[in-house]
Amino acid sequence: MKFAHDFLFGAATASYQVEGAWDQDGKGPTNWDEFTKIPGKTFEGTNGDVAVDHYNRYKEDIALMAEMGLESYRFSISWARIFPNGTGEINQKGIDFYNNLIDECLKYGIVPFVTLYHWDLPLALEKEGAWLNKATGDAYVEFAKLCFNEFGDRVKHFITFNETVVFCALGYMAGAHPPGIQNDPKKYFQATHNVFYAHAKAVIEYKKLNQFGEIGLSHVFSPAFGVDDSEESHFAAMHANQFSMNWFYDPILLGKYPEYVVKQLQEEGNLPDWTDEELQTIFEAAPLNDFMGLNYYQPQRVEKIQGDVEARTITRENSTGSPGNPSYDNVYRTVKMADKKYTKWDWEISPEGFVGGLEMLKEHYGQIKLYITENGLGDEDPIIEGEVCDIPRINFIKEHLGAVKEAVRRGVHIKGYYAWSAIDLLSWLNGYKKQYGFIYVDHQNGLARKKKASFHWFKDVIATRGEDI
Ligand code: BGP
Repeated sequence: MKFAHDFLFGAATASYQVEGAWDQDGKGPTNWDEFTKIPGKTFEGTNGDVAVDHYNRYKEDIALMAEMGLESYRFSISWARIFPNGTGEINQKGIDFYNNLIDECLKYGIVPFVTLYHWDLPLALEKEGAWLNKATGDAYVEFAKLCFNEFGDRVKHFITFNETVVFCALGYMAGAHPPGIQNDPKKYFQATHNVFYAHAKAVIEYKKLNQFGEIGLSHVFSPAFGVDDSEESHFAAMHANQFSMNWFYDPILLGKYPEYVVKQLQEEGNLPDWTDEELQTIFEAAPLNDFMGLNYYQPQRVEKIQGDVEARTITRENSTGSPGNPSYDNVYRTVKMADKKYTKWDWEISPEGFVGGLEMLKEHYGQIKLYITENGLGDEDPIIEGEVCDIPRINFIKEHLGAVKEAVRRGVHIKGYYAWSAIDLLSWLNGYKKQYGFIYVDHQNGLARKKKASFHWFKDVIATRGEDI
């Protein structure tokens, strides 16, 4: 079986992780520009001031993507390049940059797939309360409208937000992302609601413009499975899926929050402050949402916590995606299992979990349109005789594309696959040590680009439409 001709083979990046040029051409500062300078927050104090200088080298990078035969490039827009203060004054040079980037993609027939928010919030808005302040949502909608008007003639795929769970959980529970707040579930759930409301308003605005493109949102896809077949483990998996999947997917796809979670939040006093108008807007936007983007790296293996547990503070060290943490309500914990395979960063490698999760999704939400907007292997790539031999990455992507193929065969409606990432870039908390790209960046040699083994392999996959996968 080959992948259909309208299935997009792509790769992704995000502005803060690749662009650099943090204060070039009128860009305003962001939450991440500030946060990464706080001692101890990131691996060896790395930050995105220069990143891989994609801002100045995008032509070279897009040419390499074109050489790879990439059909689509998913990138994000840095809000602070366009609105240096988050709202108000507009920086034309920021708009020009994204117009040039989009045109450069189109020159080679590469479909631009644009994320509006991939975590870099203008600092002025961060200072005013970030996602806890409903005015941030209003400013976001203005920013989104400007992007639709400026770029929507050529961009036909918009993602409103990337991974609400990550920037909210790490921002308000783990304290590992800005604004660095720990263990505050009330704030965490409030922030997620404010994001869903902003998403809903942006979707409604987009549809008013009749641009005949599509709009959706990308979520983490980390389906939970019990560690064994016991009743407790089934319960733990159900509970985990309610809180990490349904809470995030239901408002976007069904236009309402899952009752199971709402009931618990009510009892705990963690229910977000929301108005009828907000709930109604979320309800009205759901049928206008065109697709869901899934970022799949690993499933969750969960077990029910028995008896009293010692509350564990979540920190940067234990919040980087590896199993071992209890849920915020101490109902279940994620577990590392002896019979599973893991990456160097302890993320489980499970193409089977991917297929199983996709089936679960289909059962719950029906035939929704999906894009895999991120999937990839974070590794330290070996260099042998000057060549970047990222064979584990080839194996990882091969297995996961195989999972996508299997899911399509079983009737899951998947329209594209974006590897994370197009090029080596800054891992938020792991610096440049954790690599994901098809293109290597030599930090010892003026950020020179080099094609990895996976570059040639993926080129062949695209040319043959994955026939051999
Ligand atoms: C996702 C983010 C990406 C990217 C990826 C890998 O959650 O959307 O921006 O960072 O994870 O994560 P990490 O760099 O922590 O390995």
